[in-house]
Amino acid sequence: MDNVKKALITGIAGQDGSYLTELLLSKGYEVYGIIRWDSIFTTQRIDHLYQDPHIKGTRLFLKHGDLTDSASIIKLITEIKPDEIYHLGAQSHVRVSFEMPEYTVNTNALGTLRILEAIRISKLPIKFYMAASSEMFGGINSPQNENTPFCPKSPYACSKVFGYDITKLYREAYGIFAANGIFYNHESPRRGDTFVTKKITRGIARIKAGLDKKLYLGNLDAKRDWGFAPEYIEAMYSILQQPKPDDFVIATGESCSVKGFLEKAFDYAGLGDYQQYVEIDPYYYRPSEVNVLIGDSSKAKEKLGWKSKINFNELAKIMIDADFRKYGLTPPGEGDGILKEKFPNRWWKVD
Ligand code: NAP
Ligand code: F7E
Repeated sequence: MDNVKKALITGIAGQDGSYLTELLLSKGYEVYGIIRWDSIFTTQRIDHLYQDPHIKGTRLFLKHGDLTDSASIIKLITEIKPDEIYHLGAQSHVRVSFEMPEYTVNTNALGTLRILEAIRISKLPIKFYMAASSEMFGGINSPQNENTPFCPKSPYACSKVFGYDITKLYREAYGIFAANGIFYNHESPRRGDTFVTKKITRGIARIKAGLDKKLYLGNLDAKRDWGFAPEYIEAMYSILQQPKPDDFVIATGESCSVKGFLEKAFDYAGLGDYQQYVEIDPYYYRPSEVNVLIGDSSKAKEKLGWKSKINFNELAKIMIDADFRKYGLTPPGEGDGILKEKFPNRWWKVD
């Protein structure tokens, strides 16, 4: 059918890519996703959505490509001719970016440029979404909004500042519908296992299941504005449906320390004082740390009608319920209740 919208997603197998795929399929889109070749399957987060492309009516297609490889990007964009591109692919781990700065910048900064150049050369009227990050602010002035100056404190943050700026430049110089979502930390049961919230909820489930005795962490004093990923995906979609391309801060407006998240999570799981289980390993410290991030999403509230519903306390409960299930434990259940109450018309699968 000609009137079916086509979306291309980079980073489709990541946390956000998997939720976005569910949202777009629920809206009738044909979804194309770029995956990196690997010797094993790395598509666990979207396996529940995948159908053999030989089956009639399939609307999800996975294609091999890499953000460091211009030819694969140009080929996919010119062949698929998408209406919208959601650029979520990245080396997204801040501490890893200190270990692999060149790879991080190549993938995140130049990867963004490669896509924008492919759009420009194609002359197709493609809308482009760039996954920018609160890390670009470096936490100097809190709360931050769309007018706060950037002060990146990691190779990851520097790479995202370039991605943000080049997106804005292609909008202004070439009239491309290119928009930045400046997203604060957003988490879910599908969050990568080495990000701190998931490391904590997974660690708690493993301790409960008798698989681990201790959980090793870094800086517990850092504060982050933690939200629930599916809500952020709705904002992402909405940003590309606006009449004009624009940049938006997406955040809850509340901040909590890693220690605060630990306290809530251990208490909810019935393990009591986290200090019995948590040890500090300086390996997890960063050469330069962002101490506090709090976002001001007033513009998103006014223009997109977007406001978060889930706070960090509820987030911890949702994630612990899911990790308990994953390790064969009976979840406390409050997290599942929150999901039912706040999202009666969920478009994503509960993990
Ligand atoms: P994620 O789970 O780490 O997913 C990143 C995806 O990018 C993965 O699917 C990964 O592929 C893919 N990727 C990495 N290097 C690639 C390359 N060279 N070529 C092609 N694909 C590559 O990240 P996320 O949490 O979903 O975040 C989505 C985007 O939002 C990222 O750009 C991130 O930097 C940004 N962001 C995230 C947050 C957050 O709190 N989650 C906040 C602000 C901004 P594999 O599946 O093969 O590993
Ligand atoms: O760290 C501290 C750590 O790695 C959060 C990415 O999605 O959000 C994410 O970046 C805080 C930091 O997320 C451990 O030092 C303590 O202060 O979960 P994280 P992040 O660095 O904020 C932004 C918005 C993005 O754009 C990124 O893509 O927690 N922390 N102990 C630890 N962090 C980790 N990972 N592991 C620890 O053991």
